Amino acid sequence: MAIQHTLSIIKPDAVAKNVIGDIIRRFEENGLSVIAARMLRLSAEEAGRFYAVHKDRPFYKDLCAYMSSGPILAMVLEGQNAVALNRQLMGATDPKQAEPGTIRADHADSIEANAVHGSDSPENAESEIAFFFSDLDLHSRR
Ligand code: IDP
Ligand code: MG
Repeated sequence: MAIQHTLSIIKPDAVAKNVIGDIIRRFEENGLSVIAARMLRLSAEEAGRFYAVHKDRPFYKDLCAYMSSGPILAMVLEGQNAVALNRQLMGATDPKQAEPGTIRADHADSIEANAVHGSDSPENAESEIAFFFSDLDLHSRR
């Protein structure tokens, strides 16, 4: 398994609940390192660009409003198999389907306000990381 980078976002609901530390602890305890981090608030237009792949889905407008409703913490995680490992730690999109002990099982409010984002492939990780960070922002531990 190769060392990978992936984009993680702690979404507005989880930032508002003050569980940033709990979420990062889970990453670190499972072998992922935070190599870049930035708190920001997206505009609805920026959220729309980030989630452009979902533009034809019925929930797109609500999703953009929710993702721009408060600050988020965007991070780059580094580690063995980081893309799939992060998805495993996150749990299923719908917290009702998420495995017990996952971030979404423990912190998500709904299928929309589900605490975290994680890239779903190495290719998407690369473009999602570039949405928030430049190469100079990444501090690899390799
Ligand atoms: P993922 O975050 O697990 O990769 P995606 O299918 O890529 O899930 O959806 C992106 C985000 O859109 C979800 O994390 C969630 O916030 C929202 N979303 C997905 N499906 C629904 C839905 O059926 N209703 C409302 N919001 C949804
Ligand atoms: Mg997705």
